[in-house]
Amino acid sequence: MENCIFCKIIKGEIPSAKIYEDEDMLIIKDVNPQAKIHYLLLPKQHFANIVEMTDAQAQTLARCIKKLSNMVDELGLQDGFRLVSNKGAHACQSVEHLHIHILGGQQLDDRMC
Ligand code: DGP
Repeated sequence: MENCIFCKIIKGEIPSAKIYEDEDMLIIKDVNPQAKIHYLLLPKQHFANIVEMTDAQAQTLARCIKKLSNMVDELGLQDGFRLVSNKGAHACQSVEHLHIHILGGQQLDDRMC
């Protein structure tokens, strides 16, 4: 989608620290980490949040999370992690392209606790 910063990252128009990519998703490092490990899982298809997602998009998202569960060791998350998705400005969503925060390691900030 035009003017969506995460769509631009997915298309390679804006650089990012890419951790993993396949046909469904991109995993990148968050520019403003809130934990020792802070990645963002970005579904490639644009939708704003889980409320706007279609059934097909929900199936893709579930597939992405299942793939993530198979990459725990290579992502350095073997000691545990949290998945967070903010919906709406009151929940601190600042980018209107659904994304899952992947938080692992020692917390740097208790904002999301
Ligand atoms: P949220 O507040 O839930 O919408 O989280 C948006 C996150 O996206 C926030 O933690 C910072 C991150 N972010 C914003 N712009 C960029 C960017 O250009 N590159 C990367 N890697 N992360 C970004």
